[in-house]
Amino acid sequence: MRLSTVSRSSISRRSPFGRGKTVSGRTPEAHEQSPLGKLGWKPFFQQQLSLHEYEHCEPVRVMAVHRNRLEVAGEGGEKSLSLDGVNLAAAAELRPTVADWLLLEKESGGFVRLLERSSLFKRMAPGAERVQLIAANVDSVLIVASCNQDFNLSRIERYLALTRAAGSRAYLVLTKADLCGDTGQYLDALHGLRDLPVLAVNALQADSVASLRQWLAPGETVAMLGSSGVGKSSLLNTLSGTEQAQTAAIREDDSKGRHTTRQRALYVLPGGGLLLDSPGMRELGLASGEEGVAAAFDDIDALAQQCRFSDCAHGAEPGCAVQAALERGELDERRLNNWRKLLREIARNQRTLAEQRADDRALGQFYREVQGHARSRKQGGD
Ligand SMILES: Nc1nc2c(ncn2[C@@H]2O[C@H](COP(=O)(O)OP(=O)(O)OP(=O)(O)O)[C@@H](O)[C@H]2O)c(=O)[nH]1
Ligand SMILES: [Mg+2]
Ligand SMILES: [Zn+2]
Repeated sequence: MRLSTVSRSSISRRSPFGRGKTVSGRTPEAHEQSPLGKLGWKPFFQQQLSLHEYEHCEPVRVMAVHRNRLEVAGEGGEKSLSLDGVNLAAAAELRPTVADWLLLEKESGGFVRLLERSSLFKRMAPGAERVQLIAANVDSVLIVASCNQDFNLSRIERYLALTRAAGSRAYLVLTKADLCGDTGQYLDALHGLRDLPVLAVNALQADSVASLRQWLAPGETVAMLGSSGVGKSSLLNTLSGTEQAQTAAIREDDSKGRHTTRQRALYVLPGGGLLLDSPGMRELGLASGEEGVAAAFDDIDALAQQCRFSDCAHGAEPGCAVQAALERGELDERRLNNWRKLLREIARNQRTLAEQRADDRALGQFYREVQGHARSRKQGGD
């Protein structure tokens, strides 16, 4: 079922080598069909290579991350890359994550470096005071939600804020349209998210998911975000035409999933496009990205700029445009509360991460002092 579409320009294919003929005389389309083009290689990555790297290194894409091993794919096909003995950056954000591009030495196959990312998805690691990477170099995101009692508008807004913060395009897929008598109530609930293109589908049926291909152009990397059981792996399987990933029935009483997918992994679809399947995340704490919240709640952001006081907290202040919109029934109180909640969460997590960094620095300083002390004692001979 096709409910709304994006304009052609917003999903137009971007050639990895720019417009027109390339130096070699081949058309951009031919390049897009090259093994690297199919894996999402673009000029943004190409231009990061030095002449030496261009000759002596090969780029590979991270398809999956395991504890001590990466599954990578490149011009020579797929291979497993051991991380034992590899000198990776200490900072979590500089370690390879799914969909990253790496340079390997052609001769030895050794790790050279991680290429700069075009986008980065991260969250607060559940139960820990640190950031966890979700994926890199994602062009667009399919936010996946089901037409059942697990449908949650505030959660969709959270995914949208995360996607906007990463600078990626967002689309919404409503699955299980075949199981619900009327998708109307879900579409009505989405009226506040005017700029979010929506398609309602039966994820198990090829004809039904075919409409999603407009968001999966060749060479484009598309991640799926959604709770466990919404049908992310089902979408992957139906779009692939094969059982790439395991799926499992949801619980009957509350429509919740069983956390079937355990690993994030990137798959090349037969018709072009790369799809990233991930486990349904129980918690998706926003580590940063106030601008992502502002973009996902642009209606509230615009109202807030009309308040009489520039530091208006949108409570009982006179001349508050946000409260006025609420009273006129033009703004949903749930949406306003979610906006406040996400901004508070980012502020809190930013404080936590800043304190963590300060603690790390203090600890580093302490170790350096202890080591310096030990060395001077040794030199002193006592
Ligand atoms: N009828 C119907 N069933 C669906 C649809 N989408 C998914 N399902 C079923 O819902 C259940 C969960 O689907 P999965 O694809 O495993 O869900 P998931 O999002 O990958 O879940 P996790 O891996 O746990 O995050 C499976 O039994 C699917 O067959 C749909 O559109 N219609
Ligand atoms: Mg799954
Ligand atoms: Zn105000």
